[in-house]
Parts: sequence; C-alpha cells; structure tokens
Amino acid sequence: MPAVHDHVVSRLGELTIETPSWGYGDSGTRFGVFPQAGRPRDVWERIDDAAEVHRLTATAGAVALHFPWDAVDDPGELRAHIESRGLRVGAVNPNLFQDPAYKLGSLTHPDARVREKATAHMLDCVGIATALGSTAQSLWLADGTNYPGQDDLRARRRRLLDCLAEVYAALPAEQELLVEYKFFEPAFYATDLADWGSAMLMCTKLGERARVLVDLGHHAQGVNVEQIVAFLADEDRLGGFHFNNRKYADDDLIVGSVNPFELFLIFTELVAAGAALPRLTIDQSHNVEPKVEAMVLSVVNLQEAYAKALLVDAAALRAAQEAGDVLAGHELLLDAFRTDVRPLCARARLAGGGAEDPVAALRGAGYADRVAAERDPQEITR
Ligand code: RM4
Ligand code: MN
Ligand code: MN
Repeated sequence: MPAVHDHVVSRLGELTIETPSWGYGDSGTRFGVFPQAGRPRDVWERIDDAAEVHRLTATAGAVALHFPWDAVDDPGELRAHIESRGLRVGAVNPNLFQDPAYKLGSLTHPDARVREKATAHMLDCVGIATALGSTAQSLWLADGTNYPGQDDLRARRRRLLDCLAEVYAALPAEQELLVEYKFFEPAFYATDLADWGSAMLMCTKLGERARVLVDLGHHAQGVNVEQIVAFLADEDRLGGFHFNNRKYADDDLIVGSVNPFELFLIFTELVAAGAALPRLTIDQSHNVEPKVEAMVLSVVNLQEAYAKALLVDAAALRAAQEAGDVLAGHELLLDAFRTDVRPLCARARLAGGGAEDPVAALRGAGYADRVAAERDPQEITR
C-alpha cells in the first residue's frame, strides 16, 4: 500500500466501536437458546470479553451497558473494573421491554402508574450513567399495539412525549438521549416509534441533545438506509448506530456479513458528512456462532467498511455528479469498495497495539478454551 494512504491509517486509528455487554452473554431465538461453553456468568466477565475484543482489534475501547441486566451494587466498582481493562463505558441502555407491567406498553401505557414506573427506571439510568461516566442514554422503545383500536395512537404518542420530556429535563449536560426506532416486533400492528420520521419528530420536540439512533436491522426490506443516514446527518440529528446485518427482519447477524456494500455506503455517507463520527455501537445476537470471535469479526468488518469509505475520491465524485455522468460516480464508489483494504486495516491495528489478524490471533491465543475452563469446567458443548 502506498504511503499516500497514511491518512486512512491515522483515521482508522481514531475509530472507536462500542461493543454491547449483552452481545457476550447467552442469547437465542424464541425457539431456543444454545448455551456456549465459556459464556460470561456476569457483567464482570462480559467486560473481560469486551477487553479481549479491544486487545485484538485496538478499536473497541468502549462497552455499552444494559440495565438492569448489568446492574451491580456499586457502579463505582464496575467503572473501575471497566477502566482497569482499558475500556470506558459507552451508552447506557434502559430496559423497558421485559417487566410484566409493560405488557401494554411502558412510556405509552394507558395506566399512568406504569408510565411512572418506566420513567423512574429511565431516571435511575441517568443516575447510573452519571456514576459510570457515560455520555448517553440509548432508548429502544418496544411499545406498540397488536390490533387496530387496541389503543389511541395519538394519545400514546403524547404520553410518550410527556415521559421523555421529563427524562430529557433530568439529563446532565454531558449526556444525550439517543432514540432508536424499529418498524415492528414485539408489537405487530403499530409500533410507537416505528421509523426515523417518528423518532426524529420526537427528538425535535425534546431538544438538541436528543438524536436518532439507526439500528441497521430495524427497517423493512429494501429501505435505503444510507439515505436515511444522509438525511439525519444533514439535519445534525444522527446520534449513532446499532450495527448488525439482516437478511429478513431484525436478524442481528454479524455486521457486513450479508450486505457489505450497504455498510460501505453508510460509511461513505458518514465520511461525506465531514463531521466527527457519531456513536458506533454493535447490537448483535450471536446465537450459534462463537461470541467473542463474532464480535472480533464484526469490528474488523467495520474497520474495512470505514477504510473503503475513506478511499472514495470525493473530488472526482463531486465532479462526476456535477457533470451529470450517471455511471462515473457509481464506478468511483465501486473502485473504493473493491479495494483490498485488509493490509491498511492491519497496519492501523498494529499501530494501535492490536493484532495484524485478530481472528487468527484470537484462535491462536486459546482464549475461548481458557475461559471455558475457568468459567464452566463442567461444560462440554461448544
Ligand atoms: C432490540 C433493539 C435494542 C436492543 C434489544 C436487546 O431489538 O435492537 O437496541 O437493546 O433488541
Ligand atoms: Mn438495537
Ligand atoms: Mn434490534
């Protein structure tokens, strides 16, 4: 690779991916869970796994947490553990989708007492984030209805706005509120925050520190996600991402595995925005694939997509677009996308103290076997 790509290596060195604590633990589909040997038993071990991903990739220096899944008695102790592993706390994710009280909704529930409970949980999470040194609340609202007429769509929206306004007012200056949307599931008729438009409108009403979070798996088939990214960035309302990949629905597969071109186009829009990158978080569910290896591969795929986007010849692209040359611009994107950036990414990782080939290094280090022996010596399933 020519030295001319030094700028790409240095930009890659600044890339930070947040890995999700919930992506290390057991997960499954609604049909079953296949426990993996060596799966972390608690948040402390989830952090250890996140630290291993960062050690190998030099790019995963933050870990997003989910509450109450990651609740501990002393947040200060958790913060110290995270920092002792060379990590920092990423976004704090409240959980408004598992408590039995939320059967008909949380912040949109028809009963004010349930809304108060959900709001109180979010306010708790603001306190936890403050103690942990986190700078974001990241909300996925699972609320919705299953049948037409089940509830009043406009009333639900106003209830949601009232509750979120209370949370927003309690946010310390260094914290932002990320609002994630998802078009369906668990509700199947109407989801209260189903798309980027409803999330964006909510953010606009709340204030400038409320921004939209784009989860790549939360759109209907065929939706042009990179265009959504471009529009949100243009409005300065792009708060961040939940990276994953999908074939059919919210599949939570390894980012860049099914549709690497879409991922490249998303990074191309981020680079074109010319601003600092938004929060970049992985949100995946590794049900059959080895969890730490899946996370390492995900980070590598993100590095490669970003590197390719940095190789797009922006001046030539603009000239082609201004000349109305339909295919020249497209071919410029293909040039960048088809470039083998693996050596560049390896250089960036080595410069950051990571591994040249993180997946091979992980396998070679025997990490999976070691944690399997330490964490559950009885287990034989892998
Ligand atoms: C949802 C959504 C959220 C994540 C949960 C576990 O589908 O993507 O971001 O917190 O799953
Ligand atoms: Mn998500
Ligand atoms: Mn999801």
